[in-house]
Parts: sequence; C-alpha cells; structure tokens
Amino acid sequence: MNDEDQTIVALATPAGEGAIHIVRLSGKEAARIVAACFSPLHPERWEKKEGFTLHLGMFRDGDLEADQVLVGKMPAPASYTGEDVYEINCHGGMPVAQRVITACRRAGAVLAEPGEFTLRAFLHGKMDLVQAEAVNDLIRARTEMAAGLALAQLNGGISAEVRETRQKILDILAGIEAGIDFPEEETDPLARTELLQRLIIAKEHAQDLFAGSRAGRVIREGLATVIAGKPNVGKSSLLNALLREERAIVTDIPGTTRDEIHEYVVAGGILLHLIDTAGLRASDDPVEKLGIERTWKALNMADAVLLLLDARDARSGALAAEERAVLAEYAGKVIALVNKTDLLPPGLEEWAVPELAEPGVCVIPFSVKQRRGFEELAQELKERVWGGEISASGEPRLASLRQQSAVERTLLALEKAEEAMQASAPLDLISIDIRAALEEISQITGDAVEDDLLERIFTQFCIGK
Ligand SMILES: Nc1nc2c(ncn2[C@@H]2O[C@H](COP(=O)(O)OP(=O)(O)O)[C@@H](O)[C@H]2O)c(=O)[nH]1
Ligand SMILES: [Mg+2]
Repeated sequence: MNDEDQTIVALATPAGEGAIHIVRLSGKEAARIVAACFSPLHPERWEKKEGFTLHLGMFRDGDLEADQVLVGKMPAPASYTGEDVYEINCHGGMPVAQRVITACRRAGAVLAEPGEFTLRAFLHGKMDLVQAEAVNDLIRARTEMAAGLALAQLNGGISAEVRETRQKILDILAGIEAGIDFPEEETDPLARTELLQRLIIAKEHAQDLFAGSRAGRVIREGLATVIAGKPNVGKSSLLNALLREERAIVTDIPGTTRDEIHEYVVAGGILLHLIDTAGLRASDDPVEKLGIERTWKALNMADAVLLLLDARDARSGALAAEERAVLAEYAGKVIALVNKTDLLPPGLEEWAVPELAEPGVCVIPFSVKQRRGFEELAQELKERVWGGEISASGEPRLASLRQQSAVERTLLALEKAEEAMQASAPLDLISIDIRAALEEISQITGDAVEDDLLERIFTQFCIGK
C-alpha cells in the first residue's frame, strides 16, 4: 500500500466502455491536485467550498484538454475515506479516463492499490473491519441474499453485537485481575461464582455469533456441495441438470470426469457451490488416480455430499467399497441420491442396502433423466442450512471465513477458561485464556489487528474501492 501521506487516484468503474467513468482521488493533496487540473464552468460556485456538490468544467493535463467532466467534492472528514475526496465523472471511454488519471498523477497523485480507499476509511475510523469486508462482499455478492447480508453487516449491527461480547470478556478480565491483585478475594467463593456466571454468559454470546456465522458463510460463499459416487452413476449429468446447461462432459464411458469442476447455482434459495468430481474406484490410470485423490480431499472440505448411487446396485445391496466408505465417513454430510430409478422395473423402491436404511442417512429416489427428486433435494438442503425455512436475509451475522474462525477461537478460549474455573484453577491461569479470547474477538472488528492481516484483507478488493 502507498504511504498514508500520499494522495491516491484510481478508476472506480470497471475498465471498458460505458456512459461514464468515475476517477476517484483521495488524500491531503487532493484539493491542490484538482485545483491544478480543473477549470470549473462556474468558478463562483466552486469557490464556495461547499461539500457534496457537483461541478461541471474542463479537466486539463497541462495544456491538453483531457475531458469535460463533472467533479464531485467530498471534503474531510465526512467523506468515504475520511480524507478530502474528489470523484471526477468523465466520459466513459478508457482513453478519456486514462487522460484524467494521468493528469492527476502528473499533479502529484499516485495510483491506488486494490482496496486502498476502504483501508483508509478503516484507518480513519470510518468503519470497522467487518464493515470494510462487507463493502467487498456487497460488490462480489452472487445472490440477492448475499447482497442483503453484506448490507446488514455494513450497517454495523453485527459489529455492535461483537463489541458487546467483547465488552463482557473485558469485564471478566477486569474482575479476575482484581482477584489477582487482592488475593483475599481469590478465596472468596462468591466472587468465583459470579465470575463463572459471567463467563458462561459471554460464552453463550460467542456461541450465538458462531452459530450465525455458519449460515452467514453459506449465504456469502455458497454451500460447498460435492457430487460424488462411482464412475458412470450420473454425477456430471446431475451437475448439468442443476445448472441447466451442458457444463460437464457426459458419456457412458466410466472415468470421463478427471478434474474437479466448480460451478455456482441457486437451488431452493440457497447458493450452492457445486463440485463435480472424478468417480471413486480403484484405478491404474495415473491421471484418473490423481483425480480420485482430489475427490477425497473435496469430500473432507464439503459442507454437503451428494452421494450418487445406481438404483440397480442399491436394490441388490451391492454397494462398492468406496461408496460404503463415503457413507461411513461422511454420514453427517451425505445425502444419498439413488439415481437412474427410471431403469428399475415399476413399483420397486425399497433399498436393500442396510447402510442406506440406517437412521440419519437421507435417501432420495432420483432420476436425472426424468428430473425426479430435485424438489426433495432442494428441500433437504434447505432443511440442513436453515432448519427448514429461509431466514430473513437482512439479519446481520458474521460471514467470512476470517470472521468465523476468529469467533470460533474466541469460543474455544472461553470454554477452556470455563473448564479451568470449574476445576478451581488459580485466577492467573484462567486469565491467560480470557486474554486469548479477548485478543481473538478484537480481531473481528479490527479493534486490535496486525498489519499483515490488513494487507491480506484489502488486497482482495478491486482497485478504486
Ligand atoms: N437412464 C438414466 N441414465 C442416466 C441418468 N443419469 C445419468 N445417466 C447416464 O449415465 C451415463 C453416465 O453419466 P455421467 O453423468 O457421465 O456419469 P458420471 O461418470 O458419474 O459423471 C450417461 O450415459 C448418462 O446419460 C438417469 O437418471 N437415468
Ligand atoms: Mg462425470
């Protein structure tokens, strides 16, 4: 990232041709740079120095007329970044935008790095880290729901909840430190009971945040849904049917799909991140073997596994070792789709396979060919994600992996502290866990962060944001 003293400039609109382009400028020198390049049509209005106004005029790069532009003026500290910000609306061709940017650079601005405007907003206290991430999520949202969630985060509701939990942890820490400083209280059982109660309340708050973040991640990133099964059971056919396009190659030759295919689709209001995989079987083909290794890795990472079985095998009880292994190892994530039921003699639908009859395994009779079972599948996925109903998209929750991991680590530290407290451990030992919880939760909103974390977050942004 650039030095904070520097004034940054970037194209805020997508590169290409359109009605207008917007060039953004932010920093200490922004006013001077614009003054050097911009000749307003109505100088008397421009000179009034009123913020949040638009001014027509000519933008110049030295003697060259760069473009006729509309300049938006947003002075510090009420601007997006908290610095003086100017937005130059120019005509929407790349050479025109390029001229405006060049003019700004010649007058002293430097090109912004991805996310640098939002980083400055964070550094100037205009928003916390959850809100900053929400800006990027809003831009990248693939579904209405994801956009709704990002907007809810941007409004700061979830940040307030995180801060409330953080405050509770701080209070406990203060209570414990008092106990350490005044050892007569250390032995006071009343004080310990009180601390334990407060600890349990803080833990419950963290639990709620964590539970919410799971659904949040699904909304934001999609439910990682791996389609697995033996070669030729119809995995790629299912992917194509869900996408309603011929995305993956489907043949009756076993072992056609060797590499993973990733696609996104909305089913039952849920964003599915679909992963079609190489069929599971013992193979001597080195390429297919690599593919199969990837399948197992994908299964480990999956939120849900659609295990496709061939209805004819499922009736005869002849499951392959690989199918049994998936059922056994990923029982909690598996939805068994017994495919090609169209090939069964009519009226035959009980599954002879004991593993499939076990409670907890969801089995759906299916036929990609006849589009049978898709409704039931969507219903089951909804059930798993929301417990049946789609929750209001506007409800604020944590969502990114970063936020989810931090709240999980907070929770673990609080659980450890609770255990230690129950076991009557000395207060100074317990305080170590409470401190760890405090550090973790402070990372979420950015009340305490390391620079490399900021770097990691903001480099994922677009330039100009
Ligand atoms: N009869 C019938 N054939 C199917 C069904 N689903 C897939 N197939 C066929 O099964 C063969 C293998 O399908 P494919 O999707 O390539 O299987 P994959 O190896 O698991 O990806 C193809 O010839 C498909 O047309 C189904 O529901 N019924
Ligand atoms: Mg395939």
